[in-house]
Formats: sequence, C-alpha cells, structure tokens
Amino acid sequence: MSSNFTISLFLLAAIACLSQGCCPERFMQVGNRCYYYNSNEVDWHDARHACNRLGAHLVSIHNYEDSREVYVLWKSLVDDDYLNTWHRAYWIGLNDLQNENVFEWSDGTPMDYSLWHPIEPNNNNNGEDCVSPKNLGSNDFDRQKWNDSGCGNRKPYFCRRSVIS
Ligand SMILES: [Ca+2]
Ligand SMILES: [Ca+2]
Repeated sequence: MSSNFTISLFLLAAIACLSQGCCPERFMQVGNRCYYYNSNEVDWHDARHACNRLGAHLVSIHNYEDSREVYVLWKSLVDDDYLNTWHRAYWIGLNDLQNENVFEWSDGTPMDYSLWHPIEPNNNNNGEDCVSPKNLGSNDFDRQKWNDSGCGNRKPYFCRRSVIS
C-alpha cells in the first residue's frame, strides 16, 4: 500500500470521526453506536465485566429496532453452526439477579420494552436470571425473542457504547 494511499485513508477516517464520532479499536460502528462482539463463550458475569473493561456495557434493547440492529450484526458475524443452534445466541444485559422476576438492564437504562419468547421468562429450575435471545423459530423475528437462562451458561456476548465525540 502506498504511503499516500495510507495517509488518504487516515484523513478520511479522521474526517468521518469529526463529523459523526468514532468507535474505539475493535468496535464496529453502527450510526452513533459502537458494538463489540466476542465469540468466546463466557458466563454472563464475565461478559458484563469484559464489556465494562472496554468502557462499554452489555447491550440493552429498548425497541424492536435495537433488537434487529444487534441480531442482524450477529448474523453477519457468525457461521451456520451458531445460526442454527437455538441456545447459541449472545448475552444481553437483561437480568433479574437482584429481585426474582424484576428484570433490569446492566447499563442502568429503564426496562421499557420486552421481547420475551412466549413461554419465557420461566426461571427454569429456579435458576435463570440472565437473558439472551432464544434463537428459536422459523424466522428472524421469533429468533430474537428472549429467554432467561442460567447466568453460568457460557455464550458469546455483545457490548455497546456510544461513539467518542
Ligand atoms: Ca430469574
Ligand atoms: Ca428460560
């Protein structure tokens, strides 16, 4: 790559940053949001801490657009093995660790929307306090519907933060 070309790319990136903000390294930019996906399967607490170390939080979802944004990104990043195995979805920030059946987002934003799978949340075996999409169903909408799951289960995760302005 020529140095002029490299410098041009750098300037283009800098101009884009000035106009709409930038994401830190390893984050993907979607509008004014920055997403980080990690395919390593970890328990919910480890996922939350990993996001915090990156100056981010596990994603929160406040409308269907939020849900679709994350899910479409996930589909673009994973192979068929993930897409077609119902429990192999990603941790989101929703949990009822503090009070059973009182769900909260780990980023502190209000619980103002829900997209539960019809039989969820069921707190199966009195031991499900952390949430991920169930990834079960014949279409993308159904697959985004949430399931409360054991926090010790290991899943990939999505972190989100706002752009650096
Ligand atoms: Ca629970
Ligand atoms: Ca459940």
